[in-house]
Amino acid sequence: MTAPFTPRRDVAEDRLVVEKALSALLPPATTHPARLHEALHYALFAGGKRLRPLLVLAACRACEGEDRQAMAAAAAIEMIHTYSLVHDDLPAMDDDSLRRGQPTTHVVYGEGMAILVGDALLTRAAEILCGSTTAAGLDPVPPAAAAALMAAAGSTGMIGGQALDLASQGLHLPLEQLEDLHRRKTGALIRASLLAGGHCAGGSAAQLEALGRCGTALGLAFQIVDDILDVTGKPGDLGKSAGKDERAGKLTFPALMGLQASRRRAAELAGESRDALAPLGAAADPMRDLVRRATERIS
Ligand code: GRG
Repeated sequence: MTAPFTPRRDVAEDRLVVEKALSALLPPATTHPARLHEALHYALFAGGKRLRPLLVLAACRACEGEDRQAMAAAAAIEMIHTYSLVHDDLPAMDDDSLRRGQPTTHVVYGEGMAILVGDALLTRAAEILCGSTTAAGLDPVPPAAAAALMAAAGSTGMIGGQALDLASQGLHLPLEQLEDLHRRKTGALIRASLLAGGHCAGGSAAQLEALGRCGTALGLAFQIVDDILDVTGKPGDLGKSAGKDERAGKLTFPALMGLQASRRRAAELAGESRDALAPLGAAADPMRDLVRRATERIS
C-alpha cells in the first residue's frame, strides 16, 4: 500500500481536486442574488495557479497527513487570495484591467459589485474555517489552521502590507522596509498556507517550525520573482499587465537592487526554503517541487 505522505498525484491533478472543492464550497452561480453569485464564480474560476491551496496540501503531506484533512483549508485560502486580488485591482488600489488573462472583476461587473465579491469571498472563507464544510463532504478545519490563515490575512499580515504599500507610493524605501512590506502583503499568506497544512495534519512542533521557516523564505522569494516578471515577463504568460510597476512608479526589488541582484536574492531565498525542509525528509518532496515551481515560474 502507498504510504499516505507520498505524492500520489501530479500538480495538474491536484489543481483539479482543488477546483472541485472550491465548486462544492461556493453557492452555485444561479443562486439568488444571481448577479453576485455569477460575479463570484467569474472571479474565482478565472484561472490562477492555485499555488496557495497546493502549498496547504503539500504541507499536510509533509507532516504525513491525508489530503482530505487539508482540503477545506486549501479552498478557504484560495478564496481569501482571490478576494485580495479583486480588491487590489480596484481603481482605488492598483487600478488594473487584466487579471488571470481576463478583464478584472470590476471591469466586467462594476466597482460596487467587485467590492462585494471580495467581501463575500472573505466571508465564505471565514464560514468554511468556522466549520461549514460537511455539506461539501469535507473534513472540518482545525482551529489552529483557521487561526493561522485569518491572522495572516489581517491587519498585521496581508492587509497591513497593502496599507504599507499604499502609504509608500512615490517613496524610496530602504531594502529592509521593502522586504517587511512584502513579507506581510504577499509572504504572510504563503507562510500561513504551509502552517495551516501542517496544523491540518496534526504536525509536531518541529514539523511546524520547519514549515514556517520554509514559508517565510518562500513568501519573499515569490514576491521578488513577481517583481522580476513584471520587468521581464510576457503579458500572454502573465495573464496581467506587464511593466505596470514601473509605469506606476512603484518601488520594486529590481528598481531598488537591479535585476541581477534580485535574481540572486530570489535564488538565495529559494535555497533557504528548500534547506528548511530537511527535517521533513522525503515526505516534503511535493513541497520541494512547489518551491521550485514558485521560484522558477514564468507566470
Ligand atoms: C486589497 C486586502 C488587499 C490586499 C491586496 C496580495 C495583495 C494584497 C495584492 C496582490 C497584488 C500583487 C500582484 C502582489 C504580487 C504577488 C501576488 C500576490 C501575486 C498574485 O498571486 P499569484 O501569482 O496569482 O499566485 P494567481 O492568479 O496565479 O492566483
